[in-house]
Amino acid sequence: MTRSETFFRQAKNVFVGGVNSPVRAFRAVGGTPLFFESARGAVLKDVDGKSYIDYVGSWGPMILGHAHPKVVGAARRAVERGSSFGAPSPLELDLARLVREAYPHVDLLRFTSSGTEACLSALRLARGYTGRSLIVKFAGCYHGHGDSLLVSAGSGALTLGHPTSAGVPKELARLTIVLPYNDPAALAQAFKKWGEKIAAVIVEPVVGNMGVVLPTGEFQKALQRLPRLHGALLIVDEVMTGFRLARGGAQELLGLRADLTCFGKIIGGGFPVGAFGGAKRIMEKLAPLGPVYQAGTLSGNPVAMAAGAATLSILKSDPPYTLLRDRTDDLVHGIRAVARRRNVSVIVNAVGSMFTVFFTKGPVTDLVSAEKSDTRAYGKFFHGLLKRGVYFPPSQFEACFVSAVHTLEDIEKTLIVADAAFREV
Ligand code: KE4
Repeated sequence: MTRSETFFRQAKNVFVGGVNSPVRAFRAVGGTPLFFESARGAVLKDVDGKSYIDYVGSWGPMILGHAHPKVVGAARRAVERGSSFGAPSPLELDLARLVREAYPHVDLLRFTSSGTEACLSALRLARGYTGRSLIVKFAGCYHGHGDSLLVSAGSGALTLGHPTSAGVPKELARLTIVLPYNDPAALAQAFKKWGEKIAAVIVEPVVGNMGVVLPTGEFQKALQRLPRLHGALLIVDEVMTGFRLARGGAQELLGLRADLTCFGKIIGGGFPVGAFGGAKRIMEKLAPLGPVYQAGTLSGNPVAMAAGAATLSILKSDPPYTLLRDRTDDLVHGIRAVARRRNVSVIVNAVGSMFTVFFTKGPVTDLVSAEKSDTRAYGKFFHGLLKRGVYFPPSQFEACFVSAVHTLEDIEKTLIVADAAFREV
């Protein structure tokens, strides 16, 4: 029995399913989750001493690689001065400044401790600001586990939502309209039917949570135009794409402009940080100035602020985005070539340093097409990679991430391993 298996057996006696976040349980790919004891650069090391080239990157935060000396140093200096004051500190200003430099249309920010908190708070603010109750989200997009967001599409295209999770009251789920991603006509119909009752549209501007799916130009135009036309807010969830696809995230890359932007992952440099922000006129509806309540014990935590500021400072002084795109292009082109050679049908969607290998023939442009993927084949591919020292997300419907410290040798090794893994699919 490996040490991971031993730890997992113990973990199942203290954590539900042995994990603290469901996707980690390997239920989508089978097998026993690995337990890790350290990570440095692009490499994870498990409790059995095996090393892996890491393409999960803690689900996005580790754009600079694990244990970056400057991030570790900043966190160490901060924690030695006290881990939490529960009061303002200059470190919050350092991080806020770096976020707002990259997102100049964000007048005011509020830090939280997770992306979930950022998204559910932004929704509450949108409802409070507009005085409306309905929200629109898109099938396949994930915005954390806030109740109003754990909702799937109703039976018909334009019916009100159903809970995707037990515990979400159906009365609440009915306030969420779930539409197909990349379907501008559906968004137009929703506004035609409910226009003045819709508080906000929340969207992953480039999706990572059904696997990587890119927005069409028409969809982007509809997102920018329709909410504004009907007095609703556009909430762009950049928890994953913020500082990932560009310093200004997907909004910089695509030229989108949100009324409220949600942040997470990279802005914490691997520490628990989320944030949301937008125009002054909207944000000032928040307590303590306005009637919309939102709060958090560890919001603006000095250690997390220091780690986030160190991370964003490096992304500012030495932007890795061209390198990230080129390295990811090399990897993705190589994966497509190896799959062709092994006669395995895959579609690889990629943008910047995010990509997903879908085991399907057709284009993947929304949840319906993503779910046509052969998840069993993905599971075999995943384990074929894993046993040879390459760590992909343990689910077909997640994004892979390349970091600024993945080397050409890492890419070459990954392609050799992928060739062997495709043979086992
Ligand atoms: P957190 O609460 O996990 O910090 O953020 C929620 C969230 C919000 N918005 C987007 C676009 C996200 O991708 C996430 C979280 N992403 C998942 C991975 N797909 C986190 C991993 C997990 O749930 O364990």
